[in-house]
Amino acid sequence: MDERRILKAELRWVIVVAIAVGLMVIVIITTTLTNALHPPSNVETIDPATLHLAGEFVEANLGAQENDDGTVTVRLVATQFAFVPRCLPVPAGRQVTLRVTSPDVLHGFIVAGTNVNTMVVPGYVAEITTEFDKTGDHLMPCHEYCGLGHSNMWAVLRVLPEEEWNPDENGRMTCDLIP
Ligand SMILES: [Cu+2]
Repeated sequence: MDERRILKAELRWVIVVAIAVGLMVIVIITTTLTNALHPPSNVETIDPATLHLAGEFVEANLGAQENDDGTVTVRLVATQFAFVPRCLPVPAGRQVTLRVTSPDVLHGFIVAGTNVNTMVVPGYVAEITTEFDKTGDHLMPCHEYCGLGHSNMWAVLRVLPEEEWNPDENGRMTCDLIP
């Protein structure tokens, strides 16, 4: 008699847990499809000790670069305690790929008001491809504690209307070139 009651109670809780897990799966699938939410998946390694000497992340190569197909690639370095460069211009309504890496410790990369959000792990290149629709400035605070200067570590992503997007003859664009 008593055993039956216990079994029934267990069965009720099995159903409750199954419903809870089912709801979580539905939320994950819905946000994946509607908000393009997914775990970081770019496993691309880089030597943090030499990335400033040669290759993609040398200082002259940082910032926004328009590609031949009209898309834009933005390269930046997150370091103690700044993002280099500090102001990132991007055109509204175009595909933008952000590539970030760190030469020292773990940093965080987030563009306020958008779903751009990733960790920047030394030894890896974090990459996010997205499109920004609203023009204006978005604050980019470092959101992984990285040391004593962490609270001063931030940059700005400046989404420009098409007429203010004026890259130079090499396709490079900086905030100084904004008319
Ligand atoms: Cu930081």
